Amino acid sequence: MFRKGGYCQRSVAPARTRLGRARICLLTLALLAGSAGQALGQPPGKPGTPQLTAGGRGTTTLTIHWTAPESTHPILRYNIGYTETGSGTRKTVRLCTTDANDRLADTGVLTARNCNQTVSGSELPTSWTIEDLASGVGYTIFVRAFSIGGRSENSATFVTSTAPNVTVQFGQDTYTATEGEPPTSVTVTLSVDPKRTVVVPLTTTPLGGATTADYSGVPATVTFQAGETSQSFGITATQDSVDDDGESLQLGFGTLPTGVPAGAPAMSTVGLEDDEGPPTVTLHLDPASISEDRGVSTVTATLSHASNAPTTITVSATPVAPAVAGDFTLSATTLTIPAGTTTSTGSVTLTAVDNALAAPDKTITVAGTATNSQGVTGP
Ligand SMILES: [Ca+2]
Ligand SMILES: [Ca+2]
Ligand SMILES: [Ca+2]
Repeated sequence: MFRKGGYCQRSVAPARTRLGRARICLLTLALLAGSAGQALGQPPGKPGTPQLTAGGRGTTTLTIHWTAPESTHPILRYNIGYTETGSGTRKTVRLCTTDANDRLADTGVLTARNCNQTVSGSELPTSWTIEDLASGVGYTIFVRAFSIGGRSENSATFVTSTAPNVTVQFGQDTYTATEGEPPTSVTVTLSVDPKRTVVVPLTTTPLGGATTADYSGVPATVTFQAGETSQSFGITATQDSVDDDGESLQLGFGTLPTGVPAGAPAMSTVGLEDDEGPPTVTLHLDPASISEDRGVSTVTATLSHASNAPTTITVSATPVAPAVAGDFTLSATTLTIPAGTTTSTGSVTLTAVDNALAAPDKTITVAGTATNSQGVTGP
């Protein structure tokens, strides 16, 4: 059976019937080229000879790729077929453009039913997967390219693989790697001995605010040689000084080779455990002592270590008796320490209110309430 992308393919009639139709088709095409399809003075317009390669050789499938250069006329149809070595049984699929259907139908000789697969516009495929083949058997594949100026064909023999299908999966659904601790071993397994070299591409997706700086040790690929069914690699959670709870890394498989489908689990999540506790906020006054005559002190805040969430500090100032609320003004009440930093932004100042009274030094208590989604202590 033939298969390609979303198309539903079917096998077609035996060789003898098919070859008879092909001869009629060729004669008709030659007449068309001389009458309506070819401008005066143009060369015949036969397509270039198809060049074939086998891109994927499963145990029961062959994926054939080909190129067939166009000449003066566009290619309207490909016939792709195969013969099992020594059997003589040929199966064929015809791929044609809508344009080919129209042109051939106009002649009254061939109709759309002569094309097993009709392709939109001029987009003819240049690869096809042949299914339900025998394992380890040679097949002669032929590709014929048709234009209104004639046809070209070529064939090549490819052998299906004898290697068994194997599934690939992770050893566990979840792993945990902790900052400051040795690497965590992650395992990838094959269901059975692959009996050939299998290269499995890995994908990595940081989650929960993690970046590629938060871990290391994931290889781009894992390679199994014949006889090997398990491979491991170590993932290290990067030791940093940031309070960054909740980060993780999702592992998956990239495009897997032919005959190596994904088993279960096909994805694994590696938790990246933080080893920092919540940071502590400290308030600062600069200067700590100000003159009553409009002296100004600037309020700032710092964190003991960075957090990957922002910290908001609501500042308040309270007079200590005999000071009273009228002895000072506070310019604003909010400071912010951005994620990943330890120093506040925003401007909060305390200004002394001048008066003409003789009085002893007074004290103002400045305090703050800090919030951070990752947790914070103080001030
Ligand atoms: Ca981290
Ligand atoms: Ca740390
Ligand atoms: Ca950390």
